[in-house]
Amino acid sequence: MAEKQAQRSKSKPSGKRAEGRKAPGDGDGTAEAPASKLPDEKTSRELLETMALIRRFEEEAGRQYQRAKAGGFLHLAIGEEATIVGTTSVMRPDDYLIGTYRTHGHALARGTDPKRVMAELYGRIDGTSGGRGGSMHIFDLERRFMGGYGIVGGNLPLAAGLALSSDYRGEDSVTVCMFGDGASNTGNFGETMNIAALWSLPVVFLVENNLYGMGTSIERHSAVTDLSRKAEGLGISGVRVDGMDVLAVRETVAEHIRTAREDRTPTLVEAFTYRYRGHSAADPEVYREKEEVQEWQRKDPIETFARRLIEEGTMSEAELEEIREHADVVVTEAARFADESPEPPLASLYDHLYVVGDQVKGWYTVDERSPDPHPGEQEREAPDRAHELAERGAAYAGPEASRTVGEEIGDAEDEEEGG
Ligand SMILES: Cc1ncc(C[n+]2csc(CCOP(=O)(O)OP(=O)(O)O)c2C)c(N)n1
Ligand SMILES: [Mg+2]
Repeated sequence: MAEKQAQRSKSKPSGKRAEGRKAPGDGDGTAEAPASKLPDEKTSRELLETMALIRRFEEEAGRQYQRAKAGGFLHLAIGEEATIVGTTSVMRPDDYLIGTYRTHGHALARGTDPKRVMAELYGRIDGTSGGRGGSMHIFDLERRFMGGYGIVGGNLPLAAGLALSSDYRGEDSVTVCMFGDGASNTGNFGETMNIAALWSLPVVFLVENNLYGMGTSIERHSAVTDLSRKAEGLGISGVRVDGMDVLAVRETVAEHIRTAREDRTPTLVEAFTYRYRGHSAADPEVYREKEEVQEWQRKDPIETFARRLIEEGTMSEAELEEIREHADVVVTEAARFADESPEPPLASLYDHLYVVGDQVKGWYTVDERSPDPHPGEQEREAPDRAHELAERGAAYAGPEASRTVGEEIGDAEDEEEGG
């Protein structure tokens, strides 16, 4: 530990605060940052392709949700693609990424098959979590995308645990933990920052500051609105970056990953970004003006980057069109695949769950629908009973109805209970 402490002071990321353009809500008037140099042609193209794929995927996910093909909750990150892709593009395959409930794009950017992500949204067997998690619980161990969490701030301590495991096993993998501005108000935020700094954990915290936690603007939910400074008192320094600029995010995060990997110094990056859609599919958006959304859309991260590639001769209009068409083909195929993937069999209802048996008495040992205390696996031996219960549930829910915006899953109040 002493050795690690000594390392900590060696080289922190340059004190320079990577200032983005002034964002609404950013009271300290950041200066326009000079444009970063384009990376090589292949990398530039990949950045654009991944952002275009995420955008198209999420548009389709929204559409399929309205058709009731995708169930549960759905949180889209349309508008936030540069923050996601800029970050993942500088991670190594053996680095860990952990996010929130707004992470379809994070999984895609890590290389998870879009078919499997879509199948998860549809609750189908080929989904990344076997159809049991849905939109908020995408997971891909192979690519070290460690989820998908519905509890705001719940992923922060887990990130510290992942980073600790790297240390413990003597690996130089780094954990990148992405979370929202709202999550910076949770107790988990402070506790995790403290332990990460104290134990010099190899982790980069990246706050996706989209200026709102559900319908509450940052000025109304956080006493400190410069989130890059919010963990300073706990031993974690931070910087701000323009989260709509894929290259700026890439450069900043690369530097912070290097610091975590080589110097074992955890840091915080605050990326200014914006979600064009509501908090979730059931959001009447009474808390912001249309003009504000339009203002951010004019700085669209994909459009801006594509224009630059064309202007600097890296790509032609025809190639840009090809990228869009390719994303369309991949996503259409993903939706078809998800639709054809089977539902998990009813008899597997209790797989991967456990019910505490005789060892611990309590209400939670009882499945209310078949009132004896029993381990869940026993349901498998009673398929008729399980079937009957499922039929009753389906009859109670009524026939499948097509959803329309605003009325699909109740109102915004219901949403409070979800992710
Ligand atoms: C511990 C906890 N409290 C409240 C909620 C309800 N909730 C879901 S999302 C959300 C807002 C979080 O905002 P932010 O962290 O900024 O992330 P964003 O949705 O903007 O990506 C809240 C309060 C929850 N899921 N978990
Ligand atoms: Mg937010």
